[in-house]
Amino acid sequence: MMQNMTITEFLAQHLQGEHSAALTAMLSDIAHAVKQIAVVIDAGAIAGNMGSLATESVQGVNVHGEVQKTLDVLTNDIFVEAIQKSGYVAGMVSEEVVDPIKSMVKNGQYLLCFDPLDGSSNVNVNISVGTIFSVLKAPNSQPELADFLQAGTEQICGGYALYGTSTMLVFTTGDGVNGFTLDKKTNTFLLTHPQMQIPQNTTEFAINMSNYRFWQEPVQRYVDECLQGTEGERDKDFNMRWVASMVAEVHRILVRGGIFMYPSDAKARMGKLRLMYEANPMSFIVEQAGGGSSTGLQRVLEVSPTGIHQRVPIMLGSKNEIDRIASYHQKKSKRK
Ligand code: P6P
Repeated sequence: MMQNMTITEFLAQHLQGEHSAALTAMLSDIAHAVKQIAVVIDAGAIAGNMGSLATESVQGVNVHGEVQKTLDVLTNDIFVEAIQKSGYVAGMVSEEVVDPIKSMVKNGQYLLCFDPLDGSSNVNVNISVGTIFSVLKAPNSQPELADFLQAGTEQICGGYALYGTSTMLVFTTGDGVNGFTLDKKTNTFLLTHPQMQIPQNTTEFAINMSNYRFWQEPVQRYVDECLQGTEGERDKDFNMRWVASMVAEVHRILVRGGIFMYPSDAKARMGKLRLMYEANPMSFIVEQAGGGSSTGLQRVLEVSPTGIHQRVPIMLGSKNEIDRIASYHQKKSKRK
């Protein structure tokens, strides 16, 4: 693959089949929206967007009861605006909007689920954040809520933008995972990470340790063994990371391996992360890069959705570690 080819050249060369023209147009519009969001994020406090929407009068919380940041709404509007006018999206689901967003056009063939700014609470402390998106086929041009409730295996595209030390766009359409870096001199995304692959093994795990006492036994067992290293069951010592920004964690795992976990716990029975626009697209990407993604009891991609904002426990990353932690869950469920 030609190093540093533009995203447009890449899509023209690599997208084949029935979806190629529409997916090329959609990904080009997503790239355009990401560039606009990157400008807003880069402006930081100068643009005056660091606050939250909650005021005495405006509640400013999303469907999950989380306080909405100004940037959550601003980036949501940028994404909706960029995609809604196109001719290929019949409807959208956003983390920031309770109900599905109808498209302005009547012949759209896709559904788009997205989290416009994942990890937004990191923005005012200048830590990486991202946008996550998932593309499904629309069963008809006037989709109802139930039409979005498709398992992750039905996705035709999954991707994320990472607003980090550089701005990147990483996605899969089912034929491997490719990463593009925004060249800010020319405002063009260039292919810098062709065919990304996750190492099968790792010595790095990522989890919010403050929830330890709430975890189920298989997760406590797995993390205990990582902490004990060669003094316990494992033949190696482990390192730990926790950025509190899923996109940053997943990108690190794509580049150098690792395991990211947000399991169910006594506080959040179904975990914290949302299935349709966080867990599913990230699981599609991770599996396409040779990794694994599990709820502990099944592939995340095989979960049958019951709600557009439902949460799901997730453990993803280096395949051999995912297989190990899944085996701990299965042993426990057999004992039960
Ligand atoms: P905690 C960000 O709010 C997010 O949805 C993910 O990006 C991130 O991995 C997780 O929540 C962080 O959760 O419990 O550490 O705040």
